[in-house]
Amino acid sequence: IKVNGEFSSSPFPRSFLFGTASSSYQYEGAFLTDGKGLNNWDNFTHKPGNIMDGSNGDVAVDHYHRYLQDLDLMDYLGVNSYRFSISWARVLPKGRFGDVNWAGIDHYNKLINALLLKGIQPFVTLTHYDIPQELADRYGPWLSREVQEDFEYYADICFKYFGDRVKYWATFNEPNVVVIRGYQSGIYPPSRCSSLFGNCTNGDSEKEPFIAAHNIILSHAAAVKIYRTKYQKEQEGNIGIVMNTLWLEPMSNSLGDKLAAERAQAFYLNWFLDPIIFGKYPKEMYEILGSSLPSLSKYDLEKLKNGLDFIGINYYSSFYVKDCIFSVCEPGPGNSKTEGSILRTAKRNGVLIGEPTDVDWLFVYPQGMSEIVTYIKERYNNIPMYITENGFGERDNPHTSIEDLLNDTRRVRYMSNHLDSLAIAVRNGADVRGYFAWSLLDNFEWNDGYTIRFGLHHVDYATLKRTKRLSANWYKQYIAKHMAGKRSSASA
Ligand code: GBH
Repeated sequence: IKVNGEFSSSPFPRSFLFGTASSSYQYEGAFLTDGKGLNNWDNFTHKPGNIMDGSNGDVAVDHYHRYLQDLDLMDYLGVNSYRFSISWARVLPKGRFGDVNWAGIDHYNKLINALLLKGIQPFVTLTHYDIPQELADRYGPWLSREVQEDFEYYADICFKYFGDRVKYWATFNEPNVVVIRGYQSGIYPPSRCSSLFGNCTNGDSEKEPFIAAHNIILSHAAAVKIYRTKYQKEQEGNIGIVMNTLWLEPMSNSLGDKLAAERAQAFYLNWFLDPIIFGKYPKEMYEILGSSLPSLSKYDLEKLKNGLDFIGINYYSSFYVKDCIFSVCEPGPGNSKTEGSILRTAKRNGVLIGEPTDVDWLFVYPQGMSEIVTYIKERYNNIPMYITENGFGERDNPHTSIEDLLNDTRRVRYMSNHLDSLAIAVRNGADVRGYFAWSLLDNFEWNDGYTIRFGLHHVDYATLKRTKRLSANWYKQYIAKHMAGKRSSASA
């Protein structure tokens, strides 16, 4: 392919975004600085027993204060985009039941302006698992329909103050994970589940995930509606949603296992995307859940007509799926009647789907990248897609020498193989417009605290010093080779 008079073998289009991804709770720290309110993750991590190493995001990697230094790291990589999230409680400490925190608005303005000066496009998520505690207390926090108005109010403020410069908006990060982990297994806030699924008895794992999902879907729709009607014409940006994806490979060629894999995908991914894109839940969900699936009113459907402009795909790992209608499978998470009698497992005939890693759910299966992209392309009519996260985690080992910590050859191999796989899907016509590595830095890895590291840069948590890993240099070279269009800086 000839680009700018030079020969390029890159399969990615000229305007392709290469970046790194982050989120406010995992990065910012500054949990009470400049008027930020408490959110559900502050509250959750401050309760003993919830986080493996007893840690929290009070300081995290102090990105709130060190963002300029972190932008220099991005500059060195040569990325043309940065995916980050806004902390809802930093902008609205009490949601719509209190004032705007202007210091919070100021902070994101400075971050956005600094990015644009370097020619790095902000790709902004409105909520990456976090919600002001005030709203969590009032609504549980996604169990009440009223939360839609809160999200709409918050989104409106973000579009109003940042939308002149932000051209990529994602409403939610991984709402499927929010509801599965928050209301089915109970390992994320608000820690609700029934005993068959998790370690608690305070919730209803068979009903609440679907109620919470319903309210999130409608909250997304409310934000998109505001964007379409008040801002998009003038601001000319795009709005979408980011989903956690798993490639779900049928355990065998039997029709039963193929249908089981389809059911599992319906209950994981299509659960959210179908209502947003087609205005109805997947047929498998109606068949299995019947009337316990919340229904969409005429008013809801009207809102949902606003759809989305792109799908954000977080892809890390894959599983096999086996049909359990005719065979016996133990009940439990990833294997339940409510999910349509499926067994989701990493093993087939005793062999893992991919190399295991230090992260219990992460098996290296690069082929799953092109599989999931192609699946989404076909189901949703090749709507624009972004790989909003992909990355490799390693367990912190204090006995490893710093040289070995930085020599992350497994991460390099992981990224390289996943990008190759993505290229195959793109060559076959998938409209993928960007790739974001998770993550620029080691950071707060939710239930695993600081014990799992996903960074292209190592962070020494005693000093918060950032050090380049091999993968940072590898990604820099990869970008230089594959980025067809040069970064355009605001000053150029
Ligand atoms: C993403 O979450 C997050 O967006 C990001 O914040 C995080 O740091 C990153 O990945 C690395 O973990 O057995 O049903 O739970 C990923 C969270 C947890 C979602 C494992 C998929 C596996 C399927 N993932 N989960 S399940």
